[in-house]
Amino acid sequence: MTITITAFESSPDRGRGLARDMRVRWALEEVGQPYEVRLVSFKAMKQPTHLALQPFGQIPTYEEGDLALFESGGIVLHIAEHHPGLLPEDANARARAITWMFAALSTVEPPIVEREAAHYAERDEAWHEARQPILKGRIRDRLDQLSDRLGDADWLDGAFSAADLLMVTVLRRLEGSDILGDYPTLSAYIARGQARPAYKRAFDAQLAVFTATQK
Ligand code: GTB
Repeated sequence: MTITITAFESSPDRGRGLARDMRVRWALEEVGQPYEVRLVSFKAMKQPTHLALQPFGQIPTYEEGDLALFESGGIVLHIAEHHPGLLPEDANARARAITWMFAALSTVEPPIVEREAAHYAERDEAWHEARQPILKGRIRDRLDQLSDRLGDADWLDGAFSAADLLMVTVLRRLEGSDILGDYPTLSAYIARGQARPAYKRAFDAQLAVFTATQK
């Protein structure tokens, strides 16, 4: 059955693979599932056709036969549950990996997104600079804890899993900030994720979308 996902027609990240379709592309590449991409404009995302798939008017979505999903975490979990390679077989290890998926999206990602959102929505406000230590401090708290837990390990809990895939994409959102440089353990972790052939294929595919718009 054909898998179709949605992605930005014109990604604001200019092909850096920071939008959330990257997670879904990477997961599909890891499990060797071919997929098609429907590119959507910001305007189309808010129209009824797309809202029927994604009630919040966002990308990514995932369609496979009569199944339609939204939320990148839910989509990656679905892929991981239906194809070998992204979740351990052992029940306890699988539960731990799923726990780490939630940790990536509900514990580590929110302070990162909050700082980004503040940049876009509040950067001209007089109090924006004063808020930076608070916003950065919340991120650093999580990174300190994550870095301590990762220690010398390659991945979060044993073999590479969907949890690492999500965590790496979450941490990548700090690229270019003055924060990540203080976390060599996490920088090396991100690099390990980026070195995976499936990551590279996914990255190249989303970059090709941006490159095509530049011609
Ligand atoms: N919780 C949802 C999920 O995980 O699927 C969140 C989906 C989401 O935030 N989608 C964003 C979107 O569609 C794109 S990924 N935004 C359009 C809108 O809300 O109108 C977020 C994103 C966008 C751009 C960059 N960037 O340019 O660097 C990075 C991340």
